[in-house]
Amino acid sequence: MTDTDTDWQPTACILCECNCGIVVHVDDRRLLRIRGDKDHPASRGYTCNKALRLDHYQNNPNRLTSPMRRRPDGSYEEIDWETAISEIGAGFRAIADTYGGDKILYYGGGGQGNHLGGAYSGAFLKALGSYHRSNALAQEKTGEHWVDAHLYGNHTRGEFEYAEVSVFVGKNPWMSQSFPRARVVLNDIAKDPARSMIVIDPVLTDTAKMADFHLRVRPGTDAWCLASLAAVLVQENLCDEGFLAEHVTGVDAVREVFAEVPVDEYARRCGVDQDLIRAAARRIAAADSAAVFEDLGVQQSPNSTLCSYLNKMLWILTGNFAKRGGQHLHSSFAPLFRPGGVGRTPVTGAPIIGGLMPSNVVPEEILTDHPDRFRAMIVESSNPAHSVADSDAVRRAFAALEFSVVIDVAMTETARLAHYVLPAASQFEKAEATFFNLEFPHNTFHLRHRLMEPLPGTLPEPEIWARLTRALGVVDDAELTPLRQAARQSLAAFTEAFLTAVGANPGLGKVLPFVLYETLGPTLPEGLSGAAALWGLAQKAAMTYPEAVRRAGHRDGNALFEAILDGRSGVTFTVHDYEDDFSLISHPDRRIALEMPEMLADIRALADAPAGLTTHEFPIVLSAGERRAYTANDIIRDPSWRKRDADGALRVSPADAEALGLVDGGRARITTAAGSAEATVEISDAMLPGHASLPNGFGVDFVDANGGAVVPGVAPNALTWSSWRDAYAGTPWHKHVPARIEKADHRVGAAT
Ligand SMILES: Nc1nc2c(c(=O)[nH]1)N[C@H]1C(S)=C(S)[C@@H](COP(=O)(O)OP(=O)(O)OC[C@H]3O[C@@H](n4cnc5c(=O)[nH]c(N)nc54)[C@H](O)[C@@H]3O)O[C@H]1N2
Ligand SMILES: Nc1nc2c(c(=O)[nH]1)N[C@H]1C(S)=C(S)[C@@H](COP(=O)(O)OP(=O)(O)OC[C@H]3O[C@@H](n4cnc5c(=O)[nH]c(N)nc54)[C@H](O)[C@@H]3O)O[C@H]1N2
Ligand code: SF4
Ligand SMILES: [Mo]
Repeated sequence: MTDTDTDWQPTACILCECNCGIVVHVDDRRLLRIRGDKDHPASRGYTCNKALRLDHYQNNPNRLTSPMRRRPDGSYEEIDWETAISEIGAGFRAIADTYGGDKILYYGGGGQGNHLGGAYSGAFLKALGSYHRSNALAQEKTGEHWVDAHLYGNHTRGEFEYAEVSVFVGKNPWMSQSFPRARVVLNDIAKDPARSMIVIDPVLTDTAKMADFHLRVRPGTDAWCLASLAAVLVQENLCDEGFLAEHVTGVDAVREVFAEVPVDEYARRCGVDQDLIRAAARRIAAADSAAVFEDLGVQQSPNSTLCSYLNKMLWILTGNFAKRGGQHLHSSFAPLFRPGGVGRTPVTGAPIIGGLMPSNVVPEEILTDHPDRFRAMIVESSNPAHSVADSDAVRRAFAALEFSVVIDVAMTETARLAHYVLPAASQFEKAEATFFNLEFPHNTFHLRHRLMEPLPGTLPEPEIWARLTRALGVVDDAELTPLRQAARQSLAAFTEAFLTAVGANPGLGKVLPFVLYETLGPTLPEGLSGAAALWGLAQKAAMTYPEAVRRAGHRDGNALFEAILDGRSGVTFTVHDYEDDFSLISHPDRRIALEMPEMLADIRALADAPAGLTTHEFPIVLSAGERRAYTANDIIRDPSWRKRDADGALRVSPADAEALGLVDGGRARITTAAGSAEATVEISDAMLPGHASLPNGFGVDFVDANGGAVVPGVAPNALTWSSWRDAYAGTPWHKHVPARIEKADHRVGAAT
């Protein structure tokens, strides 16, 4: 077969937050051949093994092709879109009228590859008076966000491509990627004797194998390890005093606390050799540049928010900010967190951070007779019945709701609990984009054009939300006429008309994405009407970072919007100078505010804090949800996408296997306080005794073309419990589940 360039269409991989650019050869709706897109400004042709398997997402026999309504007996019937939209609009309207719109909870809004649809949800929700929301970020990143907000006001990212020292804390980028061209960058670091890698992880991961310093902590003891590292910096006078004096406030209080940390004792508590800790700290201090990545190993373990605070000491105390290869604040195209969104949840009083309530408290906010409990829920592009702790509680919570709707491409575990299910067009059948735009000094945004028409019966989310908003009848169509006319003339005319219209009618501002979709949307090129909301975001980016947007080659917001529409492989939307890092600090003095009294008190309290959560009954720490070569959250349901580890093996250490009588390839029963499950055993030298690991993304069901149903592997959240969570952010301890493991007598396939 010969092919020309026009046979290859640019889009992106949707399986992790990198969203690597790919080009795809489409044949009869199949993603027949896939390769990295060299023109993508961030990934530059890179992909990992997973991108090549994306057809298993696109051509999934479990795709939904019609709106569904639940019958009283629990089965579903297909209904037409008109019926679905009018009944759903009326259903939520009734909830809002009876209990108040704030009793409607929105969960999700986008997975790893799709945030454009969720951008339109706000208009419908605001029109109903609904503002409570949660999503997967509240299962991982809210603790870090809370710390970031205090320290400098925004998210930071390490520049690993150039860092002399790269530090990975509870992060396995060889498998989980998460920053551009991860494996290329890791290989470069490993090859270069002048650069070093420090990995803090109880598991000898593929990343740890490449590390110069592997700080193999006992699970759940990172706080002691990180406190020791920072203490060495302070106690051995390794801090960058010039940087601290000029750019950081509150240093003395912090220094005082770390001066008291007994490094030898804390090293013992975390199980890492004191000399190794000291050597690692000295290596960071001696480097021209250092960058740090924290991820789920600490974000989903005890002391997670404290660990977020502590690991930031490594680059702040050493002044690794605003320079090449350091840690950076960065521009954002659309905020992932609601600015200033702090508060408490209505029933349990759990923390709301960045506008998100902890996923873990959602069941408790429903399963109560408290008058402020949630009565209805909308789930978009998320599968909380599988991905949130204690699946059984999530199921009971859904059963208690008076009204619920799921918008998804597949009939998921969560969809099967909803009153209505709406079928979305896949991410290759509509305009899509993600807001994981996290790089510095060059930050990129990629609007993906559709590769094919939506599957019959499905609709893109922007159209779904527009229909739902129309059903509420909150916008008088006549008000949109001037905007429609202006949009047909030019973007400049539209800009002017828009400012006039919103100025005259603030009500329109409340449903902005809807207004853009209805007015600008129809004038955009074929298949791109869903990109209309990006116009507003482009204006905002150009206003927030005028210089950096101009340096990236965009005169103003309209020019940026046009570049986004035209740039099939993504565009660079901001180019910053390293010095600009300081101007991206949100505090008025543009300094890092290092002192956080709660965190300092917690560091002091480490001296007497209990070591772990395991008990005589549950002696093993189970990490429930490890990223492996063939896991991708719940995005691909068809198990045949995996080339190996088809059962999602339970990894255990040789010592535990021997003590428990487990054999490689045999079966084990895992029991926790929350539940019990059976898994295939893999005995692995990578595991420490007392630590076991199960992969994420398993235990979703799949019905094959012949109607046979399979559920490969263990659903990790059958074993987790919602009250195991962080004190500050309510984030779950998925990586630290006390468990009992026993040999199961029978082999694979036998009845349990
Ligand atoms: N292949 C693949 N890649 C993915 C994903 C996927 O599903 N599959 N998902 C994406 C998503 S949503 C995310 S959030 C990221 C997550 O990316 P990572 O956070 O890198 O993924 P995990 O494997 O969940 O956890 C990271 C590490 O934490 C370690 N760990 C366990 N307990 C502890 C502990 O007590 N202390 C420390 N220091 N480490 C511990 C584990 O051994 C593991 O190596 O990956 C993204 N990339
Ligand atoms: N025990 C345990 N639990 C965990 C984790 C863990 O490590 N351990 N990790 C947590 C983390 S970090 C994350 S990020 C979450 C992820 O968990 P979720 O938030 O549930 O996200 P996904 O698994 O990505 O689910 C995405 C859903 O979107 C659907 N989808 C795909 N494309 C589209 C589309 O175009 N439109 C719509 N409407 N739907 C679409 C898919 O079918 C799928 O149902 O899981 C968390 N849960
Ligand atoms: S690194 Fe992430 S986005 Fe890139 S190809 Fe792999 S899974 Fe896809
Ligand atoms: Mo995640």
